Amino acid sequence: MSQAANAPKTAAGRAPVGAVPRDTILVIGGPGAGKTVWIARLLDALRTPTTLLNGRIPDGDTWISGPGSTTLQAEFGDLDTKRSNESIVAALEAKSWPVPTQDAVEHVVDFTLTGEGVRTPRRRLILVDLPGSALLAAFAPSNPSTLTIGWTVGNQLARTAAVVLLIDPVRATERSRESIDLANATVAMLEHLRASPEGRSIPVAIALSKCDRGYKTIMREGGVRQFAERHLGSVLEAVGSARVYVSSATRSRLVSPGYREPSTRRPVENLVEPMHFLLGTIDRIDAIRRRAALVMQAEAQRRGHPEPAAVPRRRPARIPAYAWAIVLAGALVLLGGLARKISNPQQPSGPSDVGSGAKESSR
Ligand SMILES: Nc1nc2c(ncn2[C@@H]2O[C@H](COP(=O)(O)OP(=O)(O)O)[C@@H](O)[C@H]2O)c(=O)[nH]1
Ligand SMILES: [Mg+2]
Repeated sequence: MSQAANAPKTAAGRAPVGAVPRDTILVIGGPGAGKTVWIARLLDALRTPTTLLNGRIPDGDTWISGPGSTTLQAEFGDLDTKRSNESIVAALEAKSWPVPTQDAVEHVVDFTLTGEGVRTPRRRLILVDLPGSALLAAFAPSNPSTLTIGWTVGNQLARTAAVVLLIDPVRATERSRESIDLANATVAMLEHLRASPEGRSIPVAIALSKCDRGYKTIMREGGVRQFAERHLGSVLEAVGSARVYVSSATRSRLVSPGYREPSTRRPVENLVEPMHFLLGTIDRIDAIRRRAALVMQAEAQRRGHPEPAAVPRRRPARIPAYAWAIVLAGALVLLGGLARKISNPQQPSGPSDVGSGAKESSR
């Protein structure tokens, strides 16, 4: 793609404060949670610019873009990313599911986010499709020492700018040995991430996946908030704050007993919205980091020890209170179009707070 060729050569081109640039979005979740399909359908949807109003894709014909609207688009950053994702989308269109992936796959993506207040409209990020097995290997309860985290996962965590956690709500209610182990490993990973110097500023989006099928399960628990409190308690406690989305990357149709085939006729639900939330947060945090770096530089100069402009080493930057409020065990639940369509009329149509959660407040 010609535009991709104009993109910055490496995501590391503009190093933020810290030892390594945070240029990675980790997509995590158990085997079969829907990560691979989710990424492919998201990137496919974002080939066309999508306009959002206050973080949501407005439905209805009456809405016109204006103040408060932002537009998001994505381009494949390299040929491997383009090929692998296009072939998954083509397979889905031909009614077959992708072959399960065993290894972590890194997708290079150039995101363009435009709108009021966006400081870095174009941003190259690596979307890492991290299999549950990698999480288990690194954070199995039998091996809790963070010193033994494999280099690959350790490196990915050090570079993480944002996290998408995919959870299949049907599996989450099953409480099998496997799903408990995976939940524990996920919690250990998130705690590790949060404990790093900049870890508390990393936004986390939880996507309840395959909700074309799982929505009934969520409703049976009394709604998204109750579902999250009952089944995601330890995860929410580990992250402190997250947004929870009810998402669906495809539909599926039962064609023979026990076999469903994909159907891509309907658009994705709540895939673009979480990515928009994460990118907006990365943009704000980046600005905060840059300001902190400038303040440190000025301070150092005032004391007669000029520091290099790029990467102050010894003293990590103090990042002010996060632009997005951290609320212990609170989650901002976003009910998207899917939820509204299936739910009863008194279901809230906009974002609703869980706990004493607050929306992002500052710039
Ligand atoms: N109904 C439905 N099924 C899905 C969806 N996404 C994935 N699946 C199913 O879940 C399986 C695993 O998806 P995949 O993306 O490979 O999961 P991963 O292991 O997390 O990468 C697929 O083979 C499909 O059967 C979805 O949006 N809706
Ligand atoms: Mg996969």
